[in-house]
Amino acid sequence: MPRDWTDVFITGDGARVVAPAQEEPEKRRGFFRRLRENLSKTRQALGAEIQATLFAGELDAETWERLEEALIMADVGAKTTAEVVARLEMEADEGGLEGGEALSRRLTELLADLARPQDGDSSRIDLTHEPTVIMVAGVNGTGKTTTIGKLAWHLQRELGKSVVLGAADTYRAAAVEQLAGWAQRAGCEIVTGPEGSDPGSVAFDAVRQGRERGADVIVIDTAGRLHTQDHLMAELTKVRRVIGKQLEGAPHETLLTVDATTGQNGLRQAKLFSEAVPVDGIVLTKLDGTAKGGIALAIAGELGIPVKLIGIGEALEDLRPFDADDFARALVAPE
Ligand SMILES: Nc1nc2c(ncn2[C@@H]2O[C@H](COP(=O)(O)OP(=O)(O)O)[C@@H](O)[C@H]2O)c(=O)[nH]1
Ligand SMILES: [Mg+2]
Repeated sequence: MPRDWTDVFITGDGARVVAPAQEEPEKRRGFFRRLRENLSKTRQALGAEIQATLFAGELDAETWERLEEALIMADVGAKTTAEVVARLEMEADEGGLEGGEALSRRLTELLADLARPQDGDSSRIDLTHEPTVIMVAGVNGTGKTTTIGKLAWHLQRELGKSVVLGAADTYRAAAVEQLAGWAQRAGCEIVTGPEGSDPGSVAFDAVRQGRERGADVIVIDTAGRLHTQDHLMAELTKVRRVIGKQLEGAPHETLLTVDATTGQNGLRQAKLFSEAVPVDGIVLTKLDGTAKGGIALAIAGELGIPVKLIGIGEALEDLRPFDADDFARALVAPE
């Protein structure tokens, strides 16, 4: 069953849901179709190879090697790939899997199992704080600002939450303008500071003003590049601390954007960030433009940080909850 917005977000009893929370089956099928389309580059690369390997008849060492290669090419990651293929090979040897169809079904299941968070609640985003503060971090260009715009739109539209954005990426005037553009499109308020002002003070103001205005959710944009990695991490730590001064316990959720087109490099970035600031969830962006969509499985399996949302385009609606089963199916299943 594909996840919808109410599966990802814990809204509590007071949620003012204005849009139907349950997506109708028809709509869900539509989303799955779009996910498949958006993952078509990865699926074509991976699917063709998988079909060629698993349907080849004779299953020998070469078959498994080719399957491993295909998964690694799709950036599923060495560790995850090795685990999955070893398991599949063992089950096939024991005679439990006959034929290409059974093999590809089982492969899909194994990939999904690895990508599914162990503890269901850790893959959700708790919006029951009053207000909830979400901080979004990530390297420049990975899609922070775009994601925040889409997120604000969905939170308001699907969950009836009022949202205030904080433009704490103050290093580039264009960054603030870009966020302001998204605020307008999403129909929410934004708090900005003068160009070059202290990111911490803008974040502080955004939380304060959000509280004064009775916002449900405050989303803070941050800088993604400074002179050095150390500067950046120190800055993010400071922004977090300042937010916590304005509202104890905040930020309640720190999301990290990872650009799927950067493959294993994205995985390394995610590791670096998560060592410096506590990252609660990954937003995997640009899945529509990559043949390396397997990175979602590598992140989930190797980083131990749940992928919570995926970006599959540049429009407002192109942000979706991540669903391990759907995702694995969209990657592996033949046309
Ligand atoms: N195709 C595609 N492009 C995206 C997606 N998310 C972001 N982008 C594009 O990536 C570029 C950088 O995004 P931006 O939000 O400015 O990144 P930031 O520097 O981290 O804030 C922009 O041109 C976005 O339109 C996505 O899911 N799919
Ligand atoms: Mg930005």
